[in-house]
Amino acid sequence: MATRHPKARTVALLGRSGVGKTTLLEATLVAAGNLVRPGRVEEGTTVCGTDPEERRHQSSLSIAMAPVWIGEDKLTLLDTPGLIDFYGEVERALDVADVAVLVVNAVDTVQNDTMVLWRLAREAGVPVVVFVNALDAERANFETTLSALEHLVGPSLAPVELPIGIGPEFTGVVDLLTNEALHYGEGRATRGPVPDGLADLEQRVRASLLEAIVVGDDRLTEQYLEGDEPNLDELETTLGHLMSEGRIVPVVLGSAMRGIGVDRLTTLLDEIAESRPIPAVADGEPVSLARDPEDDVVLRAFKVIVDPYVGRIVVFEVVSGTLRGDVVLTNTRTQTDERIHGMGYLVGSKITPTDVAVTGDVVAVAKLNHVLVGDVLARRGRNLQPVPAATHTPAMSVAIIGAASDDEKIATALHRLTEEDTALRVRHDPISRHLVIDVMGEMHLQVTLERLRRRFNLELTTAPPPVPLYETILAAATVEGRLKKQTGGHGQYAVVNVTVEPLDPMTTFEFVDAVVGGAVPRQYIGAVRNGIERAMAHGGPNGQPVVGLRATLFDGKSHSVDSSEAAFETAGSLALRAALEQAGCALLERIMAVEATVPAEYLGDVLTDLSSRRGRVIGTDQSADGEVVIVAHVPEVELVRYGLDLRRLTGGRGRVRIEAHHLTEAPKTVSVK
Ligand SMILES: Nc1nc2c(ncn2[C@@H]2O[C@H](COP(=O)(O)OP(=O)(O)OP(=O)(O)O)[C@@H](O)[C@H]2O)c(=O)[nH]1
Ligand SMILES: [Mg+2]
Repeated sequence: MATRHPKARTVALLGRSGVGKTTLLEATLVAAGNLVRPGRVEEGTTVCGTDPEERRHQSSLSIAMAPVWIGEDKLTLLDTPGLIDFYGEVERALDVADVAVLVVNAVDTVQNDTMVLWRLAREAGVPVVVFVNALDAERANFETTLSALEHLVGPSLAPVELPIGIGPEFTGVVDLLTNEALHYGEGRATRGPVPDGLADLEQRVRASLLEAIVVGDDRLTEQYLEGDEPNLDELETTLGHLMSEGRIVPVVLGSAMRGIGVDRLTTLLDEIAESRPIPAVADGEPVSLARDPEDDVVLRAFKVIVDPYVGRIVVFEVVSGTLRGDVVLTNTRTQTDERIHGMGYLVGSKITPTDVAVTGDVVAVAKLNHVLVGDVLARRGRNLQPVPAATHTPAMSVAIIGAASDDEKIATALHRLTEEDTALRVRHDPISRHLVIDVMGEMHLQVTLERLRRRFNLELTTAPPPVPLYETILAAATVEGRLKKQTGGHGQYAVVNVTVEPLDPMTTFEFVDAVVGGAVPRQYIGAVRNGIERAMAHGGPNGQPVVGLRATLFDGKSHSVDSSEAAFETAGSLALRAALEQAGCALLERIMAVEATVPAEYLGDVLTDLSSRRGRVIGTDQSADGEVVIVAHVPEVELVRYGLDLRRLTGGRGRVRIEAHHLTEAPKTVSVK
């Protein structure tokens, strides 16, 4: 008989900021006996809220985690940020989660952020359980919350519990699966019969739950129709299948603050959460990797932490196989071998060493300096790549204003941060020569600057990034570039004859070598080309980079002693400048193709806003879920904070992809700043 492998599942807690995810994780640890007394977010004493920036903002800012054991089984709970600027972390959690718990709050029910999170979970193919929290709060309302959820989720929503009392009188839950009441006192549940006042309602809701479950299995349906009720095991197994297929979204409830219903959440997850196969690419073909404990070890990195004491820690999920002690695995991205000795699991910011990690487990490994989030480690020769993680368009970009001499230090620090924070991007703007960072919003920017200050002692200021304009030549010109210098010993001598003509500006540059008879010696042709390109990058009469031209080098002169590469490069630059002056230049702006996806009710506002940005709408298209996809062409200068503005216009639900489309003459109102 095959051995029973202990189950290990990963559970992502999702929900808008303040619904109580960090508090719920804390309460779960207490209920499971892993923690004596719950810490409080306000006091910065929770297991998953120890990061200094998180304490300051009293909000989770990156994935934090802790395991909960149920018998031999283990659930790794991932606490995620609820603030929209940090949904990149939510996406990383969804990459590895077997199931997501969408936490909503019974006071303010379902809001825009909840809708975004629901969509992210579904796009990631992660089954969802809803946890209605804070039923103990003064203004909690279960019915309103349930109908808002029905509106969001649709008919697959299935409550598996009912509250006993509400607000300050909330004392427990009725478990519809077991047909029992769970009364909570001192944080412990005592099971008992369903209270009389709830019996009728319970019978009705329970009947519709059972009907929704038995349809998932022909045998159960038949049995149920014959008046024979399936047993608890059968119900839970079928519920698990239906949930995995997205056909049922179970709703459970409680109070994280008072420890009500949280133990039932984890025992239910342990019973019903199935392991989710992981999409990957093997030998170029998309595959679905089953979580097979008997297979080779495959690890996938989903978080990097740089700890001031331990150093760099990479957190992996064990996709398949069983990981023990000292092994060498290959990073399938870089093909380099990585030695794993010593691992542990994370409990908030602490690591507890462990010798073994089973399929589905989450482990932290120190001293892997080259493994990045998303990397896959497997036995050498296994050609396995992860499916690239979803990438989103940053909401805003800012230029870093810093002393030029510090640039390298700043760049290094920022690159370090990007290893931990995959939503942060750093680039060097070749025109302004600034470092530019792309972030998910004002809060993300603020936290990034705080992290740079605390961890790298860097005090940085930022400014809106310069948006480049471009220049192009207006007509063809045939010119000569001549360098002739006689200074002491060696002189410098180079003459080039060049015809410059306009091209489509999106074709940045073409160079044609039409020299015959060695008028410009072979070895100097490349230098002429470089000289022209250098002058183009340096800018035209308005100081903006020059694009869209073809340069044909057709003649020239050289000197056997005084000619050099440097001389021909300079002659090339001089020729270009002469041509621009002779033919004249036009100022161009870049037009971006904007693809915005927004809920239909915001369509009007979004279109009005686009036209105020000189946007031209190319088309609109109805997509699934009552959303509209708008495609428009908009000048780049009008889009500086568009990601952020669109979010504001749509209650956080709109999203956008922006790509360069073409260049066109800038109107007189647009000028070089
Ligand atoms: N009354 C009541 N308050 C709760 C409950 N759960 C959490 N809270 C309070 O709600 C506030 C926010 O809780 P957190 O756990 O930080 O919320 P979060 O979802 O982690 O928020 P972010 O990290 O910002 O996404 C805290 O003051 C908690 O004490 C609950 O069940 N009942
Ligand atoms: Mg939190």
